[in-house]
Amino acid sequence: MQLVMMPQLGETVSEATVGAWLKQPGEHVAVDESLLEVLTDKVNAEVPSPVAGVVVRWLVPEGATVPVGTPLCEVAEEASPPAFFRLDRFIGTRPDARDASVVLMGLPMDWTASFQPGSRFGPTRIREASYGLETYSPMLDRDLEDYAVGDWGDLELPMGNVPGSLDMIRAAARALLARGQRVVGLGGEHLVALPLIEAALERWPNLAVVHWDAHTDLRDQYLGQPLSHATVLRRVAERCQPGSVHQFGIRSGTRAEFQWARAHTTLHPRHVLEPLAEALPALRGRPVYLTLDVDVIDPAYLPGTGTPEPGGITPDEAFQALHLLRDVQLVGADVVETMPAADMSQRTALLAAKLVRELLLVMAGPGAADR
Ligand SMILES: [Mn+2]
Repeated sequence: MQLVMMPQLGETVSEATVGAWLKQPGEHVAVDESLLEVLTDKVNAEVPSPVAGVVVRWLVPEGATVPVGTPLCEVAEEASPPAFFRLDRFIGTRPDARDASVVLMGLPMDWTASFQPGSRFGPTRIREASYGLETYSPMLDRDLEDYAVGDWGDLELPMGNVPGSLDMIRAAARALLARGQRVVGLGGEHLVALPLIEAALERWPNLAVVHWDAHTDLRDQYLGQPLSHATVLRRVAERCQPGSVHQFGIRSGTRAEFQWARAHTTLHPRHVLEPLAEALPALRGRPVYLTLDVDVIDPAYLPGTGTPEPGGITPDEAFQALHLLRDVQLVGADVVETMPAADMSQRTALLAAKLVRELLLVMAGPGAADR
């Protein structure tokens, strides 16, 4: 889209200049919201193009400084980072994550997918699908644009290198946590949750982990490998204080996994909303991390995932359960296992994007970090 639209920008606004609309040539002017309003109105009035005003908003970032008299087309070229209608950022988030209270981080890893690979493309597709939604949630009466939520883009992970990828994810999460920011990881396969939770545990040793999934993910090894998306919750439970892992919606696993769960985790089969409501009193007063495997939702609603398992929850149950988490101190989260290649209808990416929006609004909303 950028390549097609950019020449139109030069054509349509090159005759108009910022200087003509402002005061003296040679002055510098800070681009703030009011100037953007002026520029947008001017361009819309002078250029009979439905996109011109939009172009100004996307290309001249608020806070930039430009010399008065600079042709607007040059302003656009010098704007940094160059941007137009960008689908590579979740709707309603900010590209500059420095001041954000919650930061979205794409983790495009699918190196250990046991059935269908391709979840590395999940973050990109979820971001694209988010533009089919609004920034406002009528369910929560909250709007993403009212909060400082950043999107860092995708981490550039070393393909096929599991320990190297986990090290990078852990380091990135540490860096954000050290600045007092909370992380939402966007998978990618479920194993990306392990380094995110490890980083959170360094800060909050009494972290409780809330796990939504069709699968137990409690194998000790998978094909001889201790690090796999099939073992991730086993590794998590081993690192947390005893009794800290609460599993919801589970409907698949080996007998050995269910036996291990009876001794080491709190496992709630099939459903999420009711058992989570019952578990809330135990979760209040301690930091909580949510790891959300989207395959907890039924494949009828969400077919685009690596290991679909029939008999899952509805989207409505998932939304209601997410909203319950307003009442706990949610310090980190991930949404994993979206796999676009099996998502011909795009319903998976849309649903995942809506889950992410509700999650971000729950985390960024008033008081969420303090409970
Ligand atoms: Mn799963």
